[in-house]
Amino acid sequence: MDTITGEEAGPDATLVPRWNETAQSHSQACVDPGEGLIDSSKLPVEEAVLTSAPSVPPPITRNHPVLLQVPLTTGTKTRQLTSQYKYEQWNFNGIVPGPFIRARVGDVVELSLTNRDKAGNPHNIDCHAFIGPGGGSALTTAEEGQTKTARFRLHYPGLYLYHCAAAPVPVHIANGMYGLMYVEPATGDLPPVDREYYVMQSEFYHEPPEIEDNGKLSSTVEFSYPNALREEPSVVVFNGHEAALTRDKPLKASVGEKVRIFFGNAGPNLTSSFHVIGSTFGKVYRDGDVVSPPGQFVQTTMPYFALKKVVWDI
Ligand SMILES: [Cu+2]
Repeated sequence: MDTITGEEAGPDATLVPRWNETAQSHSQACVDPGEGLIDSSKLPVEEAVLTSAPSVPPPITRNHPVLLQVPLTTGTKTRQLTSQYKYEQWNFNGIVPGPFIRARVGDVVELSLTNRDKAGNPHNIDCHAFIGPGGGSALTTAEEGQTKTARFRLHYPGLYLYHCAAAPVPVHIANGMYGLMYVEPATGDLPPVDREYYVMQSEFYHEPPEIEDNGKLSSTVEFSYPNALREEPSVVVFNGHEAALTRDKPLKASVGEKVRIFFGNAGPNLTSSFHVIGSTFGKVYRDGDVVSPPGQFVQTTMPYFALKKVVWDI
């Protein structure tokens, strides 16, 4: 396997322009506007807990930053998208949506992206929590068989979307390459709740099934570029496929328990009007902003375009 380290890929990816001069002479260092120069290689190393939807990693109990290792692998998998059709999804770590990543302000994420897509497509990570060219995509673009590793310091708290930003970007997103990262505030996380869940809305665009040699309609459908350009999805789903929440992994809670939902809309095109039938959200942290006071007793909020996210407490 061809492995490219962060040093080869470029200088530390946490650079912001005004710190450029200092950081260029310290390629393994991170710069923090409040704390001066921090050597990320001296931070304690921790492997991130990565979960598949609807599970969320447990809250972080430490009160110090770490070098948080996040290994991601790209690939493809044909799965049952709807009750009718199978579809080849492009994924991170074999799942759509990709794993939920939980971190803390001040952590340095050491992201390793290994491309195991046998179709030969390049892939990368554009994480909205990262500051730098392409949200990290400039450093993490991996060709088939490559691993790219880069470090990113987390400056701001909130709920962030990550996605593949290899060209054509909407195609990589429409095929399933997205997930959520939650960056806890360094000053203390949201109030504890009984259960936390991860829900991602997205849409898929496919052609009609083709007729096979035996004269029957194929049970597998393929991506439709024309439908995607017209923004006419074939199906809109929560957590990657039909019935993910109603049949496969429903969100369970007992009467009286407090539930938090980390909600993302990966799109790539449609809006969302997520709400719970028969209840009201006690608090809504709009746009993934967990620092400002939340809205209270909200029935429906509208991440009105794609790539939005909210945190809900029911
Ligand atoms: Cu990709």
